[in-house]
Order: sequence, then structure tokens, then C-alpha cells
Amino acid sequence: MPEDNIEHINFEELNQNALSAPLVRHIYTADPSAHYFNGKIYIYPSHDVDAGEAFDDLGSHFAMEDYHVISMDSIDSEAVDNGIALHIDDVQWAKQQMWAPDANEKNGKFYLFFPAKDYDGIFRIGVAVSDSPIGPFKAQPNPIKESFSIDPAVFKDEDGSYYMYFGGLWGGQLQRWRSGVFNADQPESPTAFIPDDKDPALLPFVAKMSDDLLEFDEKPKEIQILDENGALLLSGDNERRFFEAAWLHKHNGNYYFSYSTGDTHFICYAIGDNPYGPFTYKGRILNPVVGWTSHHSICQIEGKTYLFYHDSSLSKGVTHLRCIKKAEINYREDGSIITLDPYQ
Ligand code: FUB
Repeated sequence: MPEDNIEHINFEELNQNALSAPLVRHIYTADPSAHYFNGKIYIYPSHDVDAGEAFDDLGSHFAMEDYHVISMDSIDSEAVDNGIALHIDDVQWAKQQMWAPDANEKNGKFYLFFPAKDYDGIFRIGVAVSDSPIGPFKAQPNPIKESFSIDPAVFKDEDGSYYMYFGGLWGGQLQRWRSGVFNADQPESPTAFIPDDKDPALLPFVAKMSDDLLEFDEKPKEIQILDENGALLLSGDNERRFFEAAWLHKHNGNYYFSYSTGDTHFICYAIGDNPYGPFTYKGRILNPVVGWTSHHSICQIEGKTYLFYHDSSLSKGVTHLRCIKKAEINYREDGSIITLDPYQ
């Protein structure tokens, strides 16, 4: 239900039929990365603001400046805003656009991973550290070496290894890195350097993290997403190919790589048998929400699995003013996920 349709939406009716309600209403929030640390739920969202930037296909209107951590004692309890956890003024290397973050915990320390544009206008991924899951976080002076693009998601595997998944098309700049260096040509074009429809789609990246979680431990590798015949998804396969919002979770020993298809607005998933893939496309987790973007995380809490996602219902359809939500997801016996409709 992307924004070309919003003038036809009756928001009262839509909210009544919505799968779930906004978790917080006093600020706009998006891109919720949820984790269960020490028996409590912590959500690391983007903090949407209206900075007066005009809408464009590069996402200039997503001009966020800080992060707030939202916590919940249990899945049905009140969501609490713990205030500013990190502000862009306190990140030496970052100039603008604090987009979708993630966090993780290691040895009692908490790490916030976040993308932002540096002073050359290039998206990089930074790390900030705290003794508390709600911050305040102290940013490293420089972004992660060899980091690029957006939407970091850091998965901890059962053997104690941590992996960062990342990448995003158009304003997320992934297509500008095809040769390994940033291509600054045609700066106003979101689609320059996207492969032709019949060629394989651009792929997201994964890198194992160093022991201190502050750097990559290896050069980032592409993640293959295959169709049912073992071929790479094609660039023109907009309803299935990767666009942004990577996430990785495990279910019954399998690795589920999930992501947004961007301009077709689905949250999809693909399954593999190790953290690097390849992953085989399996289906949709969430149908389109109100608003252009769709972004999610998946978190296991006391034996159940929850999808954290967002839509633009709270702002009555304003693309860059979103609200975070949650809903339970269920698997079939064969491991496939039952697709959720955000509005019944
Ligand atoms: O919130 C800014 C961007 O919008 C995120 O990085 C994308 O995933 C999309 O949700």
C-alpha cells in the first residue's frame, strides 16, 4: 500500500484492521532492530524527524540525527523510550542521515552499529559502545574500515561468532560500489549503475566481525540469493530480489536471511545452511505496509518468534514519519513462514 494510494486510505478503518498498533506514539520511529538481552526486549530503531528535506528517490527526506532505544519488560508491556542514546553531533566522522541501526551484546558491553553519510557524502557504518543496552553510546572516532552502504544487522551465531549483514540500493548507494570503489558519477540518479533487468541482481554483503566487534575481521563477501532452480535472482525480479533491510535469524538449525524488496515493498526470506549462504528464496514474511519503505527484524522471545516492523500509519501516510510495530510470526512444519498481512 505504498504512497501512491494514500489519499484513498481511510486511516481510522485501516488502524482498526491493523495487525498491530504503534509501539510508541510520542516520536516517529522506524527500522526496528529488536533484541532480547537479559530477559528484556530492547528495540533499536531509527528516529524519524521532519527536517524539511524534499522527498526524492535518494531518500534525502530521511534526515535523522539521533537514536533512541525503546525497551519493553515483556512482549505485551508498555514500550518505554529511554531518551537519546547517540546523537550525530557526537560522531566525529558522520555528517548526516543516521539510518537503520542494529545492536548486539558481548561480554557485558553493548554495541550500536549504525550507518550515516560521512563528509564526502558516502554512507559508512560506525560502531558506538556502552555498558548499558539503552546507552548512552560512545562512538568510535572512525567508521568501520572498508564499510559501505547501509542497514547493518549483526547476528550472533551459536559458536559465539558475530556477522554483519548490510547493503541497500538507490539512496543506500550499494550500486555505486560495483567496482570495489565508490562511483560518484551521476550523483542525483538513484538507479545509475543498477544492473540490467536480465542480469543478476545486486547482492547484499556479510562480514565476520573482529573479536572486539569494532572492525570487520575479513573483506565483506557477497551473499548469493538463489531461485528454486539454483540460479541467482535477476535484477528485474523486483518482487524477490534484495533491495535493503537485511536480517539474519536461525530456526531449527537453518539460517534465514530476510530483507526488503524496496520498490515492490515486500519483506521476503531465503534459507541457507550457514551464515554466508547461498540462501534460496522461499517467500514473503510481510505484505506491503502504508508508506514506501518496509523494514524489519526478527526476535525470539520465550519460545515465540516476533516480527518487528514499521509503517507510516501514525503520520497518516508520510513516508519518512513512521512508527514501529510488532507481531508474532509462525512457521509451518516444513520451516516456511506464514505470510503476514499488515491490515486484515
Ligand atoms: O530509515 C531510512 C531507510 O529507510 C533505511 O535505512 C531503509 O532500510 C529504509 O527503511
